[in-house]
Amino acid sequence: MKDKLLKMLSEAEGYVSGQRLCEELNVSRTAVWKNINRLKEEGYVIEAVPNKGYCLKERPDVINVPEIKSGLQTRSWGQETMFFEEVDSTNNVAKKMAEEGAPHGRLVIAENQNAGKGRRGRTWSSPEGTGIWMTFILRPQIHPQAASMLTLVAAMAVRKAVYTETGLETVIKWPNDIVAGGRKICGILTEMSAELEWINYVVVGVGINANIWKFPDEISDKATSLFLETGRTVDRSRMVSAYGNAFEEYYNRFVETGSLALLKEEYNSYLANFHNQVKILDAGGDFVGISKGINDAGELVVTDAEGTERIVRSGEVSVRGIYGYV
Ligand code: BT5
Repeated sequence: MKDKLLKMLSEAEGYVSGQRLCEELNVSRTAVWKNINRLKEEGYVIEAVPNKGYCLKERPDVINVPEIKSGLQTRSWGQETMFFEEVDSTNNVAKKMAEEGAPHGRLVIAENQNAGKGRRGRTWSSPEGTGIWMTFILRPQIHPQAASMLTLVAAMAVRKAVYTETGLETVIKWPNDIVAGGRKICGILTEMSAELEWINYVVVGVGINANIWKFPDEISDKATSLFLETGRTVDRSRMVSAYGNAFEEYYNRFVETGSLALLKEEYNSYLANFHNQVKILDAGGDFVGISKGINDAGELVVTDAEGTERIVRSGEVSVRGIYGYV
C-alpha cells in the first residue's frame, strides 16, 4: 500500500487528491493519511494542501527498492532486487547468489561495502550512504571469450544514465572507467564463472560515486563524484533505474550480434582520447600510439609510432592528460 502510494505520488505531476488516492488504492482516507505519515517518517517531504491534495516535494537520499522498481522499464534487469545495508562486496554476494541459481537480471545493491573490490585485488573505496554500489547477474548465451565486452556495454549505460539524470557529460576510459572533469566517477568490475565453451554466469559490479563530497587522501586527486561535478545531490534510486533501463537496451543490441558491432560507433563517440595519443601499459612492453577506438570485439585499436596497428586486449591504457599523468 505504502509503495503503491509512493508510486502514485511519484508519477503525478503536481497534486493528487485524497479522494483519488483512496479510490485507486481502494482504502480509506485514514489509511492514506497513515501511510503518508509513514513516508514522511522515512524522510519524504509531502505537502498537503486542502482542496488540492498531496504533492511529493522531496525524497530522502536512501536507496529505495520500490522506487527503483517503479522507475524500471526493463524485462529482467533489476526485476529482482536485493538490498543490503552492509556487505563485504556486492560482487561477492551476487556471485554466491548466482552459484545458488539466481536468475539473469537480479540486482544486488548495498548502502555500504566494507571490502569493495577493484580489479586485480585493488580496493574500491565505498563510503556509506553516498554511492551506488551495485552488482547484477547475467547469464548470457555467448562464448566466454566475448564476456569482457560486457564491461564496455555496462560503461555505456553509466554514461547514458548519468547524462539523462544529471546532464553531466562524461567520457569512457577504456575499458572500465567513466571519467568526468579528468577524474574517475565510476569503475566497473566484471567477473565470470565459465566452462571452456559456455558461461555459467557473469556478475557486473558498478560503483558510481554519487553524493560523495570528500574522498580519502590517496585518491582525492583522481576521484570525483556526481555531487562534486554538478553541485547537486542526485536521487540514487532514480539513477539506478535509469542505469537499468539504459543497460538493458544496450545489452539487447549486444546479444543480437554477440559483439559490439551495433554499439561500436556510439562507444567510440564517448571514448576518452579517441584519435589522440595514449600510452599503453602492457606486460609485454609499454608503448605510445594513437587511439583508433574499439573494434567489434571491444578491443582497443592503437596505431604505434611505426604506423602499425596494434590490438590491445588486456593490460592497462593510460590516457594522456586524463588523470594529470601521461
Ligand atoms: C575498478 O577497478 O574501477 C572497479 C571498481 C568496481 C567497484 C564496484 S562497486 C560495486 C561492486 N562491488 C565491488 O566490490 N566492486 C564493484 P580498478 O580499475 O582496479 O580501479 C581501482 C582503483 O581506483 C583503486 O586502486 C583506486 O586508485 C581508485 N579508486 C578506489 N576507489 C575509488 C572511488 N570510489 N572512486 C574513484 N576511484 C577509486
